[in-house]
Amino acid sequence: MGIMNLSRREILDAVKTGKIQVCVIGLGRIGLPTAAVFAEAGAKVIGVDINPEIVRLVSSGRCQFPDEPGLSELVERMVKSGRLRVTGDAYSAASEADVIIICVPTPVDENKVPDYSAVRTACETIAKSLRRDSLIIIESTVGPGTVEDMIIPILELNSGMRAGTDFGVASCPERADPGRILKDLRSVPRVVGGVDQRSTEAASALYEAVLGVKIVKVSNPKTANAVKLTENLFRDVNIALANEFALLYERLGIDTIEVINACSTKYNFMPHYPGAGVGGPCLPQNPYYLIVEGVKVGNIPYLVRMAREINDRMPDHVVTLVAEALNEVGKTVRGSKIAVLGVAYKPNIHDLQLTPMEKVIKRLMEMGATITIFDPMFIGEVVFGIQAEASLADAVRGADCILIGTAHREFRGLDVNALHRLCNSPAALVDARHVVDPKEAKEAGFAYRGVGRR
Ligand code: SAJ
Repeated sequence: MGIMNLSRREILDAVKTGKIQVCVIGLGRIGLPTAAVFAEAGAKVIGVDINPEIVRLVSSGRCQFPDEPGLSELVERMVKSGRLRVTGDAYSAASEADVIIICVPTPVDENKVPDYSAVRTACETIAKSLRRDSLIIIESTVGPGTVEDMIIPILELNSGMRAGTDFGVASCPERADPGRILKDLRSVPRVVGGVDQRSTEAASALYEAVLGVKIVKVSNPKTANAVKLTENLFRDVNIALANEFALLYERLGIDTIEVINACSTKYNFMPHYPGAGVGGPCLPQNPYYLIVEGVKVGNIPYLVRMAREINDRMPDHVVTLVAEALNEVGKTVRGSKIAVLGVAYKPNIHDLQLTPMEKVIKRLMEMGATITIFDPMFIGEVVFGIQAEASLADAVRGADCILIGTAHREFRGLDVNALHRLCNSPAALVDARHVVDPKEAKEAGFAYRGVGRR
């Protein structure tokens, strides 16, 4: 058929009538929901993953993200209906596809250099069986210019065809928030930048047909990638600014949360909050995709780089607050039992990717503390080598210090008096995510510290 030869109207119809065959490479927290939503819209979808465990799991209609509302049920329905098939063989899957969507991870290595090996491998493989007039969409986050300078040459070399002329290429960076991926896929506008007008139009029509969201067309892939990075780096820098205020206001005896909440009454203030640091697959890594491109052209984004240093320093600050609070009750980190409430990188999801709490826990253990963990998303699981407790009370019983690391909804309205009765008095409470009221914690008898609090 060749999606590149279809009009917008014909693409809309072809999706609905199941005439479009879509191959999604990478069935992670973005790829699997994307595959399921494309199947739900009518496309015949082949999901590809390099991990045989994931292929087996999804082929049986199950899903590895129980914390994504609605996803398990949708995956089961799409697999059962035969509209979503799963394989480990990208070559054969691509040979049948009109559209290939790349959703593989692009982590940074220990030297903070982006690792695009998964994208390179995926592109080398699919190029070998690429059909003429098919469309390749890169959803993975890459630095601006990577599609034009690295990915397209790989596709042309391995296919013997020309991008734009013989097949379409577009970047459509994922913009869904872990913990509400399906909701965001069906509501957040998508930015599309094609290597040429035909690619932009084809990708736009496809996403409009499948997701029904507003499409923002931009000049080219590098612009689309720049949009994605600008959004996320804006967030990382603003979180760093909140953390910088927190470190200063603690010393000045000012409550940063009180300040930010008051600032939020100004129509053009965008509240960001201090905390234990910045985790997740996006924010801690995205800045380095841009920094690397900046280094290539001799223009280093200093503010972006400094923000990363500030955010990465917050776990150490949390450890300092724990030591201070314990010292206030005549105890030391060494020999104390510390109950960590919440390890996930952000509230209400089952995800430890680059969570700042890993660094906090490891540091406290190095200093001689005994750690217990309770996280409602990790009941009974082994987290950083520690068996998480089955209940909050089990974690807190006999603790010298409670450390709140994630603002899970279950921690809203914690009964600090009941917690204090469970602790080994005199006890400390450190709140790294402004969950409890400082005044209530102190009245309950805790030596209290909070990030950014007086
Ligand atoms: N964090 C703070 N203070 C804040 C906000 C977040 O310390 O004011 C911390 C969180 O605790 C977490 C980290 O930053 O450790 C990241 O938080 P996040 O809310 O940005 O969560 P992510 O990483 O899941 O971000 C995703 C991103 N989406 C994509 O990359 C597609 C991000 O761009 C979105 O803004 C975010 O979801 C969202 O909430 O929409």
